[in-house]
Amino acid sequence: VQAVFRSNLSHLLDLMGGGKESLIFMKKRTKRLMAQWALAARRLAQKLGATQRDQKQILVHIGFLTEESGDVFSPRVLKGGPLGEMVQWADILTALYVLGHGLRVTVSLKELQSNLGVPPGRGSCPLTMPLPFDLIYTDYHGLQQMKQHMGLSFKKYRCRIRVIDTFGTEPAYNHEEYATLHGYRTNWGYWNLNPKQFMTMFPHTPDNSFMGFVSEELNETEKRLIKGGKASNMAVVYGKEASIWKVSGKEKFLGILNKYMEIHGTVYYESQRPPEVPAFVKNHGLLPQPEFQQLLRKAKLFIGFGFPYEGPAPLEAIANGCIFLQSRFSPPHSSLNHELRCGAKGDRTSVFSQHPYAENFIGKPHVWTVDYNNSEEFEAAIKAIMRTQVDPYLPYEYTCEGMLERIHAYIQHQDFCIAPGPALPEAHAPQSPFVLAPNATHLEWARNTSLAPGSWPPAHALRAWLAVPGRACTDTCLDHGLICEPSFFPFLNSQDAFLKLQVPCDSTESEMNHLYPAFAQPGQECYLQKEPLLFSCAGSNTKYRRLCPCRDFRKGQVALCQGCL
Ligand code: U2F
Repeated sequence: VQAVFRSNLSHLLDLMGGGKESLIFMKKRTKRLMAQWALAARRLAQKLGATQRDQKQILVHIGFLTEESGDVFSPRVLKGGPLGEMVQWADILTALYVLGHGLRVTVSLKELQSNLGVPPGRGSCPLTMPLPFDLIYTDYHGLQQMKQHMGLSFKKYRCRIRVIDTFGTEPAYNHEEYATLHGYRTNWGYWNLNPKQFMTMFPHTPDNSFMGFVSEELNETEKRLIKGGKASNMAVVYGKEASIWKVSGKEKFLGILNKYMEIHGTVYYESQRPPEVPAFVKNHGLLPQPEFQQLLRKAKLFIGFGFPYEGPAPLEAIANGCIFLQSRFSPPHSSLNHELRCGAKGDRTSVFSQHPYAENFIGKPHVWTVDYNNSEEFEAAIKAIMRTQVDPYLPYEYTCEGMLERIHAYIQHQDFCIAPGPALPEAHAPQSPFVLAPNATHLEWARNTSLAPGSWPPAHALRAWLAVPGRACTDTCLDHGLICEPSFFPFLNSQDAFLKLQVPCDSTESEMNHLYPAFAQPGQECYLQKEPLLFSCAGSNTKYRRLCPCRDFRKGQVALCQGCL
């Protein structure tokens, strides 16, 4: 069956159920953005032309909202608790629905069981039964519930599951045996999934798939109005919960900011002003999302205190014409020295600022990353910001059209149920059909060879580079204006690849190590990857020169290469 774009969302709003504050928040959001989604669907339909799109049957099970997982989020929606997850789930549901897929939504174990066909009261079903869904989107709580209640089908159908994982999970943390052996600790379990089955909020971990969310897009008239209506001395603080304001050195840097700007906050409070919020701050209390956007439209500056990491608000601020100022972390925060998620250890090696995406993908003039402990640097930044004019800016990947385009591509092309083609032990690896580029710096797919059938992204996008010692593939690819593409690792995991790159291997070994394939200079030894699940863009060690699979990407849609749609 062909999928047909939908623009009337009233049935979706019914599917989203009701009652809980979290669901109310999500439905309001979807309703508010209805016109934007409809316009985006028209544009994408035009762009795709006659492209065939299969209609999939999709189950969305939002585990963290189930009572069985404790649902700690819903009661905090109106009290300054996290909203990022709800923003994202609302947008995922809307995108799937607008794309025209068959959709079921569950927010309780009972509903989950009945949709999976597990008889109620029966803990888990011992038999493998046919799964009526092509795809299941869920989170870690949901994954756990499915594992408990699907019996043998869980193993059989896990390749159809997509896990919404805000912060991302690097391969070294996903592979149970390897993580346990090497101390890659996580509180979220070791699932041994294909790392691309984890879908993140920002495109910071190329080992995972970038799911994202949307921010409201402004038309030219609105942009002009906003630019004209800015109060050049107004700053808004990022932090709706008082605990975020407990940050060391706050008196000093806020004191400096206060010399130049009027500082506003949207901190939740019950009856009294929270003691963490200084008296000179104009606190509006937690605002409903549209009113928060209005405040951002007037403000010049949106300032972060270091937490929460990688939330949606900075993107909204930049989209509404604010400059985002954040602190640089040195040393970087990692799961070893900080809690990277609310109340839990993260599964990523390290972050260098509160919002790496804003820093690395947007940057100046919209984003300034400075050392808050250095008063001169901080003050100089404030002065420079006051002189800087910026236009509202929203990367294409965060528009409704960008999100629809990306999810469309994933749904049509990502298939984790077929074993990856060329991931064979070294001895059996086929002659790899790539060649040294004319300038002898990297490998490219030979133009006259046939493409690896069914692989996505298409193999001709591959550009393989040998990293300098101590550099991760993520960075190596970025150094060359490319992005690391882990699906291409299997093509490189052979002696042939080293040979073509003219790497002098004295010997070659195959081991389990998330840095392989790599070349160790001291002993002139080449190492191949033994475990396909451990292919990883992230990770480095000065001992190794890693062999890195990169590809091009579209400006503003880093998840997709030029020929990827
Ligand atoms: C992140 O969650 P947060 O909810 O803390 O992320 P924020 O960036 O603060 O904002 C989420 C939304 O809250 C809205 C704003 C954002 O879309 O429009 N909002 C509002 O409605 N009223 C206000 O007064 C202020 C903001 C992250 F997204 C989560 O994944 C993490 O779990 C969490 C903790 O790390 O941080």
